[in-house]
Amino acid sequence: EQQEEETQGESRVSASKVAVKEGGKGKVDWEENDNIGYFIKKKLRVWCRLSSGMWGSGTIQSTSGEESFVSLSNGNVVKVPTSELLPANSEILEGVDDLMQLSYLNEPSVLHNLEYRYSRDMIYSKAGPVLIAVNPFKDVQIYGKDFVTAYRQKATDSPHVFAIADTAYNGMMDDGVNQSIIISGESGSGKTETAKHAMEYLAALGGGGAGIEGEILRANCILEAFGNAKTSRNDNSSRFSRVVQLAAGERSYHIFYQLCAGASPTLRERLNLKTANEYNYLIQSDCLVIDGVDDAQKFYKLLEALDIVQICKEEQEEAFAMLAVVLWLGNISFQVIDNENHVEALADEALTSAARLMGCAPNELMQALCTRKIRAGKDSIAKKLTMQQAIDTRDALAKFIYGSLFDWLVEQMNKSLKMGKQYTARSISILDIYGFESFKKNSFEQFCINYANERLQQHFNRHLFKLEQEEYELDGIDWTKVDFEDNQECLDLFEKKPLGLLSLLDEESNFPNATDLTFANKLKQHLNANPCFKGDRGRTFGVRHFAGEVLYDTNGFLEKNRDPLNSELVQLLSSCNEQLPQLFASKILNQSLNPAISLDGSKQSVATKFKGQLFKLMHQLENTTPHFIRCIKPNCKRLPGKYEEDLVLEQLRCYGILEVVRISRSGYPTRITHQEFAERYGFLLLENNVPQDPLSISVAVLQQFYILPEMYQIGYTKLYLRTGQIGALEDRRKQVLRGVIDVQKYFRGHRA
Ligand code: AD9
Ligand code: MG
Repeated sequence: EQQEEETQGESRVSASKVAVKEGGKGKVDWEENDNIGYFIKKKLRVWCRLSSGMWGSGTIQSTSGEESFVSLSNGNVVKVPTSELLPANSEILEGVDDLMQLSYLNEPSVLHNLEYRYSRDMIYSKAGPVLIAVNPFKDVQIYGKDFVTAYRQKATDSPHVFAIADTAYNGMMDDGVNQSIIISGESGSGKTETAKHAMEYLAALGGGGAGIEGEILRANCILEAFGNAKTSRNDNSSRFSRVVQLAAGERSYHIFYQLCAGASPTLRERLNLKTANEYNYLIQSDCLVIDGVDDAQKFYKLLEALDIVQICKEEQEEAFAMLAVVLWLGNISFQVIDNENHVEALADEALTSAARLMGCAPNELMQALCTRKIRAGKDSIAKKLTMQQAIDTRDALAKFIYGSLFDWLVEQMNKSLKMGKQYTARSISILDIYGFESFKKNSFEQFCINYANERLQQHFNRHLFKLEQEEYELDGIDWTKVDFEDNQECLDLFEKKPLGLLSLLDEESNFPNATDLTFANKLKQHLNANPCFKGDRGRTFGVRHFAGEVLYDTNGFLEKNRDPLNSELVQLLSSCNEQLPQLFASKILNQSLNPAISLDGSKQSVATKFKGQLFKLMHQLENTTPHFIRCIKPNCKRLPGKYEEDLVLEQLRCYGILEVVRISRSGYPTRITHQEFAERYGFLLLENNVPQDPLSISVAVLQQFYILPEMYQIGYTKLYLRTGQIGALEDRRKQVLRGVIDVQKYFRGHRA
C-alpha cells in the first residue's frame, strides 16, 4: 500500500486507507486524513446515509467539521455528520467488471456498482477471484450457443459463469488437474440455475454432437423432480428430507405431485394411485400446486428423460411403486389398544396397499411398524410401541425408502452416462450447496447446514488467503501480512472430542432419559469457555459463525439426531427384496449387514453421518483447483429489477466479499515458477543473445513486455504477478504460436 501511495497520487491514498478501514467495518476519519478539503475543492462525489437508510451520492458544499452539507444529485441539500461520509468513485469507474478496479472500496460503492450493472442486465461481476451472480428473476439473453462460442473463443471477457466454466475446462485439459466449481448463496439466490448454466457450457464443449449434452441436461431434469420441492422462498428449491413433514405453503418433492397428476390409467390401477389431495404426506401443508406449473406435463417430460438416460420401463415402474409405498405409508394410522398408549395399525386400504407394493403381508408390515424386538437373554420379545414411536417408525421407513430410491436413481444415471464413452480420470465437480441459514427459529437442519458452510468457508479462506500467504512467505516475497478471519475456532466448537457440539449431541442422544433441555444444559456446562459459543436461556444456545451469530433451539435435536430405522424394518425390507429393484435391495442388504455401528457399539447418529459425508466432500474438493461463485438474491419477492440494498449488503458481508477484494488487490494471485515462465514465454524474446538461466529469461520477458515493477515480484522459485498481467502474455503467446504476429492486436489485448 505504501507503494500505491507513492505511485498513484492523492486520491489513491485515501482509497487504500478507506479500503483497510472498511475491512474492519470502520468509517473514514476525514479529519485525520484531511481529505475532505480536497473533496470539496475538486467537487468529488461522496456517499452519505439518507434518513431513509439508503445511500445517496452528492458533493460536499461546506463543512463545519462535525457536520457537512451535501448537495445530492437530485438537487436536494442534506445535513449529515461528517464522520458518516464516504468517498465515492469517479464516474469513469461506474459499473466496472471487477470490484478490484474500484478506487474506493466501501460498502455503498460496492453496492452501487453491482446495482448499476444489475439494472443493465449485467448480472455477473467479479470480486477478485470470486464470481458474483445477482439473480435477475427473469430471462436474460446471455446464454445459449452464441455465448458459448464467444466465451470459448475469448471474444468477450465480461464476467460470466461461462467464463468460469471455461477456465475450469482449460485447467483440466491443459494442466491435467481436477477442478471444482463451488456455488453458494442463500435459498433462491440462483445456485442451481448457475450450476445448470455451467453444465450447459461444459456439455457443449465436451459433447461435440455425441448427445451427452442432452443426456446431462435430462439427468438434471430427473434429479430436480426427485430432489427439488416448492418452499416459501423458491418454487424449485433443492431440498433433502422433507418426505414426512411440510411447512405451510410448501410442497414435498415435485415427483409425488407429478406422478399423481400424470400417471397413465394402467399405472394408476397397478399402484392403486389416488390424486395428491388424498395423501396425508401431501395435504398437510395446504399446498398442492405451483402457480404456472403443470405437474402432469412435467411427468411426461420426466418419462422422456428416464427413457433417454436408459432406465428401462420395468425399473421405472418399480421406482414409481416405491413412491406409491411412501405415499400409502403416510396414510397408515394407528389406534391405541391399551392404557399404556400402545398402538396397532388400522388394517385399511393404506396398510394393504403399502404392503402389497412392498411385497409383504399386511400383517408383517403391521408388526414391523408397531413393535420393536428386545433381547431378553437368548430369546427376543416383541415390545409394543406407543403412538409417537409408531408414527416415528412409519416416517423413518418412508424416508429410508425415498432416500434409497434417490441414491439408486443417481447410480443408474451415472452408469448410463458413462456407457460407451471414453472415460478419463479427470473431472470437473460442480457443487451446488445450500448457503448459510439464519432464521428467527433455527433447528437441527440449520445446525447441520451452517456447520457444512463453516467447513466450506474454511476451504475458501485457506485457498484464498492462507495458502497464498504462506507460499509468498516461503518464497521470500515481501508480503505485508494481512489479517483475515480464520474460523478454526468455530470448527473446533463443532468437532472437538469429547467436548464439542457434535460429540455432546451424540452422547446425549444415547442417554435414555435425556431431553432437549438436559442437552442444552450440558452444552452450557462444557462449552462456555469457547469464544464461538454463547449460552442462552432455556433450551437455546448460540454459535458465532463466520457469517454472524445464530441462536439454535434444541427442541427436537435429540430425536432428529437418532436414526430411528430399527432392525425390524430393515429385516422386513430385505425379506421382501425380490419385489424391489436390484440396487435398492442391495442397499437394504448393506444396511442390515453393516448398520453403521460406531466403536462404542451404538448406531451412527445422523449428525455423525453428516460429518462423515462432509469430510468426504472436503477431501474430494481439496484435490481440485477451486473456482468460487457467490449467488446473491436481490429481493425476497422474486421480482425482476428490484434491488434491495440492505438485503444485498447482508449477503456481501456474510461472504466477506469486501475482504476478498481487499486482499486480492494487495496480493499477487498469479504464481508461476521461473522455469515454467521461461519455458512458456522465453521464445517471445526478440534479442539475439537470449539469456540462459530461467530467472534471467523471465526478467527479460517482463521487461520486454513493459510489465511495471509494481505489477510483479520475484521470489526464490517463482514469479508473482498481480491480477490481469498474465493475460496479455498469454494472448501474445497464442498469436505467435498461430503464426499471427499482429502487434496492434497485442497492444489492444494488453490494455484490456
Ligand atoms: V435453493 O437453496 O435450492 O432453495 P437456489 O438453488 O439458490 O435455491 P435457484 O437456482 O433454484 O435457487 O433459483 C431460484 C429462481 O431464480 C429460479 O427458479 C429462477 O426463476 C430464478 N433465477 C436464478 N438464476 C437465474 C438466471 N441466471 N436467469 C434467470 C434465474 N432466472
Ligand atoms: Mg437449488
